[in-house]
Amino acid sequence: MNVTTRSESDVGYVEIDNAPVNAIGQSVRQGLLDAVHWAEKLRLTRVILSGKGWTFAAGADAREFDLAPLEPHLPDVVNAIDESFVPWIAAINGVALGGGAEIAMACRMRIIAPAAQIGLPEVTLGVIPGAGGTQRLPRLVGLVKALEMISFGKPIGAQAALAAGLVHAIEDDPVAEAFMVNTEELGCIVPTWELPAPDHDQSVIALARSACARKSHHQEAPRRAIDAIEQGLTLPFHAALPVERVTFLELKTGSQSRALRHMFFAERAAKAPNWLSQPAVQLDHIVVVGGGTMGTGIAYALLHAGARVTLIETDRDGVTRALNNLAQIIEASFTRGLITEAEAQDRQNRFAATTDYAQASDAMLAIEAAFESMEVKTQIFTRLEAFMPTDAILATNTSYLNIDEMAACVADPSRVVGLHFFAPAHIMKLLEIVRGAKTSDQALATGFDLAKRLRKVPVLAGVCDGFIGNRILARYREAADTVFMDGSTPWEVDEAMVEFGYPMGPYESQDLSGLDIAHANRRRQDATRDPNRRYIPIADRMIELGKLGRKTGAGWYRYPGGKGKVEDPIVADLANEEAHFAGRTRTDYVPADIRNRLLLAMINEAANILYEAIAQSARDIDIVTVSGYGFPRWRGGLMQYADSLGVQAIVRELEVLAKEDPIAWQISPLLRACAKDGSTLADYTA
Ligand code: 3H9
Repeated sequence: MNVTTRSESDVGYVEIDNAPVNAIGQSVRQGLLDAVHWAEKLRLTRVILSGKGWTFAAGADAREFDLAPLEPHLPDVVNAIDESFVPWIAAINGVALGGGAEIAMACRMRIIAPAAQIGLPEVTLGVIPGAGGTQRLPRLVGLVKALEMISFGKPIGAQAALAAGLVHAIEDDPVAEAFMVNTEELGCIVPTWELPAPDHDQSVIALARSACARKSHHQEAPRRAIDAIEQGLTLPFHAALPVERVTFLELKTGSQSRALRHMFFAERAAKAPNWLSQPAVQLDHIVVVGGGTMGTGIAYALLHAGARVTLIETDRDGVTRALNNLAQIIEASFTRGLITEAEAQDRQNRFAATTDYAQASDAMLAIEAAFESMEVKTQIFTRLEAFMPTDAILATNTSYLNIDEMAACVADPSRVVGLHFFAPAHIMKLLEIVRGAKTSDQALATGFDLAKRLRKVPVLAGVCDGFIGNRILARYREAADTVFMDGSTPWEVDEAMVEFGYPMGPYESQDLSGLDIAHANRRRQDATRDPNRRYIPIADRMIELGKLGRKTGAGWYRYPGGKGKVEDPIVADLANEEAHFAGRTRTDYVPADIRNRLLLAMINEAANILYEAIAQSARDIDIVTVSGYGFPRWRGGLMQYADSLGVQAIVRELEVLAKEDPIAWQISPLLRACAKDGSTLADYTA
């Protein structure tokens, strides 16, 4: 039984009991509908509805979305509660999301616990509320708030819910308070469905549509949610519900919802592998070496997760810089209302910056986030080894360097693991956990445990140049530079990728991070680069011109006055010049050509990464590309997108490109194998 009922004199208690998050599957829906009939039969004076455990209800069971809808349908259950002559009170003991919030809104009264949240996040799963949410929420909180909550999908806390009029009270024990509500008072509350809809204010709707076009213009669900809300403003309640339902059912089977659900479950499945034979090391005190942007970002993330952090720098200036960097992050978090003053102080109290490695003596984990140099990093490991316990874990945040080479400098290389954070480290969700040839299960388990503590999504990667994400990125940039040199411009390339769904194109994003990083990498790779592989020299010319990106006021674009980007004809000319020197005739690429080339290059590289077991699954690559590199989430990640195109079609396109340049477009054996046997990349396990 996923819904339990009991009555005490004339009060009914109904509890949703469907661990882990009280998702509303078929049995919950049936249980709730039965409870409506039960309460009516007993002629109870009220029903108090709560959820077992720490949630009220997390919404419809998204695992059922791939199946044909099973009766009873949620809108019918919600209507039955709203229209029952027995008034229901939602005792919102924990998060009430999606269908959970829709049930609560159908109750005559809502009492919420202080730490609970309520919201309609359906658009984040590519659908709209499908059980009356688009009709009941505007009736309860007004048009402006309802449009905001539904089209962005962000849940709100108890105080905001009270201020919006979505709940009647905040109480530590909502169930006990619901019992205390005066029966007469309860009887006077009008059922939600009978409340009048807000006025049809065209200007408010227009504002919501333009905000939605700015923030999520590729996504269908937010736009369709606004449509459903707008239609409900002029239709009777029961005529508006089927409009909402039809849209919900249509979106549920659409490609965007499938992709977003894929990402939702992929991120939840990203946990420590079940083959790890050793437990994680318990961490209280953690050392970070290097107080630049990355090091302090990591330090703040650790502080935020409750650890004590010592940051080690090389000299006093470094210490001062680290202290300033950290203070800035704390200040920004406080100003944005993410932490209280007391929490800000607490983070400061747990932080120390020093030049003294002896301060690491009781730490069981050190994360080095120093300059990308094998020499620098091995020196740091050697020093840490001298001061830290012999079984402490030594982690490197390197983005490219060979972890096995780094591990060779310590007596016990099994202690060494890669923990590759993404900047800004306290915000970005992705953590690549890199396994060296000798990395112990304990070091890996510690990495996964830390990711959980930091609420990051961990992905296991093997050792290669760039691991999963940066290796794909390198190929993406190479394909972009080739297109640029052979006939395009950086802004055409960027526009094509933004149109595909990236928040920004490869050139604008490189301007943000700085062209010098990729330059240092190219120099590092000079010795091992295949001499027969085509090399595009334009990025090197940019370095010669001192165009290093935003920080120098100019990169691929110019940034006059440090502000918005402007196309730079000098940069466009570099491609003409280089093509001329190389004796190449430039061609005109249409946006679809540009997009295809960049995406195919990434897919081919990602297939190799999977084939070489650098990544464990296509799903992991999807997580990396979405959470670390801006691949549009609503396309479900690079591999999910590749499977949606079909591997056979991809191979056919790559064969055409391979005629142009057989080395750059050498087709991955995995793609060939999948094309041959008709399997998908998602099917493949390394
Ligand atoms: C909807 O309601 C449509 C209706 O309007 C209309 C219907 C007609 N379904 O995230 P966690 C699982 S659409 C199925 O790790 P946390 C999750 O996979 C829905 N399963 O925990 C994981 O499983 P496992 C609108 C779900 O503490 C486990 O629960 N609702 C669902 O970090 C723990 O999850 C939403 O979009 C679900 N709906 O966060 C809310 N939700 O252990 C989506 C979770 O096997 N959920 N699971 O890996 C969330 O935002 C978070 O899960 C929540 C907990 C905040 C609840």
